[in-house]
Amino acid sequence: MIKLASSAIAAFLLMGTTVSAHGNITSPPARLPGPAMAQACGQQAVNKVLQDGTIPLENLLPASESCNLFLCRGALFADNPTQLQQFSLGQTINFTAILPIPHEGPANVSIVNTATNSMIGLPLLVFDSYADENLAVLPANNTAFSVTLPEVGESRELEDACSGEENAGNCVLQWFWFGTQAGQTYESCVDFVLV
Ligand SMILES: *[C@@H]1O[C@H](CO)[C@@H](O)[C@H](O)[C@H]1NC(C)=O
Ligand SMILES: *[C@@H]1O[C@H](CO)[C@@H](O)[C@H](O)[C@H]1NC(C)=O
Ligand SMILES: *[C@@H]1O[C@H](CO)[C@@H](O)[C@H](O)[C@H]1NC(C)=O
Ligand SMILES: *[C@@H]1O[C@H](CO)[C@@H](O)[C@H](O)[C@H]1NC(C)=O
Ligand SMILES: [Cu+2]
Repeated sequence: MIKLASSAIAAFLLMGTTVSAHGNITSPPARLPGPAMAQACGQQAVNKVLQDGTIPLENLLPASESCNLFLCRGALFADNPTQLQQFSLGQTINFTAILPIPHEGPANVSIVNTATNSMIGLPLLVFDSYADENLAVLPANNTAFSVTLPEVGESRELEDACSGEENAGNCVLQWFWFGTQAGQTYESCVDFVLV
């Protein structure tokens, strides 16, 4: 018993030292893993995200029919109802990100309809080159940036899909980043409804 416990602790410590972090969104609050994700994607995938909240979705593969890792890295609204944000049309929303291990590549923030896993309109923010590890210092806008939602009357699709509490869970602001050389995809999703 004692031996088992100490080797488990040793394994945990070892894993702790070999964790390699990459990046995620720290504000507004983004979807975290939980029991619903464990049901859909398996407890192992959840454990990996709990161990390193910045890992790329490739580290959680393979996906399955019940688990779409390519949307919000598999995280579900059912595990995050208290994080729901209320935004208004035309509102500017500030984001903060952490990029402990940068990998150069494209990034964007877009509104995604989670029911269809499709973008609503064009991305609100696009970086052709993000998180370039060859730069001495990353541009400030890689970790602090903002997006502005379409104005009233600009997107019927957005208003139809995302308005009101009855649409909670249907719409996210998804931060998406692909490290080209690393071949790694990062996604954080902020649940919101329009009020
Ligand atoms: C971001 O990563 C940190 C460090 O692993 C973790 O504490 C946090 O929960 C993560 N947040 C999200 C939204 O993934
Ligand atoms: C968003 O960021 C801008 C620029 O840093 C700042 O002036 C503004 O006060 C911020 N808004 C909120 C709501 O924090
Ligand atoms: C923008 O993000 C979406 C996911 O939200 C992704 O499918 C798309 O490839 C990204 N576009 C670019 C240019 O990075
Ligand atoms: C981010 O900042 C860099 C350096 O100032 C600038 O070249 C780039 O256009 C900015 N990107 C976005 C999407 O704002
Ligand atoms: Cu990485």
